[in-house]
Amino acid sequence: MYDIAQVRKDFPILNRMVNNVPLVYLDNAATSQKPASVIAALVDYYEQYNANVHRGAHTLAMEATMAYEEAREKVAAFINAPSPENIVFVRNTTEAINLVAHTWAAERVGAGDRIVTTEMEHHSNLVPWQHVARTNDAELRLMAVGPDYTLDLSDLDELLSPSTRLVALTHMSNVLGTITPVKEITEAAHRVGARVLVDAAQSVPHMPVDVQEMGCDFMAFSGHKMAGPTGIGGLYISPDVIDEVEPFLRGGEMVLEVTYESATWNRPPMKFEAGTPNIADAIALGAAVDYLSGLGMEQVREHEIALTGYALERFHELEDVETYGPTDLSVRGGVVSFYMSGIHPHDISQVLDSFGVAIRAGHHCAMPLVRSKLHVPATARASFYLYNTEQEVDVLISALRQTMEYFGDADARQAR
Ligand code: 7TS
Repeated sequence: MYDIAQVRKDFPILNRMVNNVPLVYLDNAATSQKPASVIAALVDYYEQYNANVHRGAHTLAMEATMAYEEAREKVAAFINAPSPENIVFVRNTTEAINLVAHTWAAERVGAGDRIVTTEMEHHSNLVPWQHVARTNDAELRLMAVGPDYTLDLSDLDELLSPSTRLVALTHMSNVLGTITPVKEITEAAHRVGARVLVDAAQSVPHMPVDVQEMGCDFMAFSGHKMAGPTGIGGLYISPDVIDEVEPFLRGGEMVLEVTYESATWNRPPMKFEAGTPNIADAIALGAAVDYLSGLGMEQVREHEIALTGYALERFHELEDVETYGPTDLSVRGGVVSFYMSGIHPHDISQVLDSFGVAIRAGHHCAMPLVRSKLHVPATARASFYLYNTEQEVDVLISALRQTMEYFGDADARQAR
């Protein structure tokens, strides 16, 4: 039984008042809140065993090294990576994707080759590939978003030509909530010899993710969206491809032997972690993984499916509000982007803040999708996590009703 009241007690920030009313935090796709155990892990590291890793023989250095590597083991187990050496600690999803773009892709995607991505990507999984395509004279092609807001796979066979080197796609859209059929696409990509990178920034925090089952070659995710701290994330590199990846940054820690003329590389994952890493936040990410595993990712996913279903029902009671994303909850995460005719999403967000409700407004770093697929300049977006409740959805809907009253009916708003 998922005890939501108990779960909420684990997050100190949820006791906060905003504008004299209780905080209703619905901006989880941007970043999630942190349980006390994660905050305690940070304090414990700095108060008890702050030291650099992989170099000292003193007690603190050994404790720090052990905790840092233990965190890597926890993260590996959480996504079912074959070994901790397949997990590289990075700052966030953006850095993970750029690592692959600047190393593997820079070398392996040649003139006339093809990179395939989708129309529903966050800028993090689009702009780096635009750069690789431009600098290497390669072609960038897009899988389309269909009218039901899922990926249109009808031209997948045509897109996956023998010259396709990489398919880079999101596992869950941060605007639509769409969960993509990554396994099916990976199998098809591998049949033509292409590698697959999965942007799992929105899936790893919210549902069970198994990299071996998925079969992908690279997977990127951020700690701060999964109850962990900012400044830490992960890049999974599969055993099939890891030897094809050159170091991204060069310097200390990532080398084995250095002469004045040259150097040889340490084994993965150290090969990819030059310099002093983000020790404290990696350890606290381990605590976040412990927390999520304790709840059970199946339970988290079930909770969010139920909450999203409830939210969509309540949204449909509102007139003049358009919501975006699949209606089938089995292929949708806890993200509801919406548009109220005649009210700019930034105004909605500001009025909601006076009710204590935190949502995001804008293009959500997916400008091409919002502009040319949803045909609006921006959307407002409520995004849920494991501590959100139906009662909070009720507060949101009631605040939206009052927002609409404040701005007048649709005709009056349009006339403005
Ligand atoms: N990919 C997806 C699908 C995302 O949703 C985000 C962040 C990123 C990549 C980048 O993650 P970062 O940790 O490197 O910044 N998405 C959002 C969002 O929807 N609102 O704020 C950040």
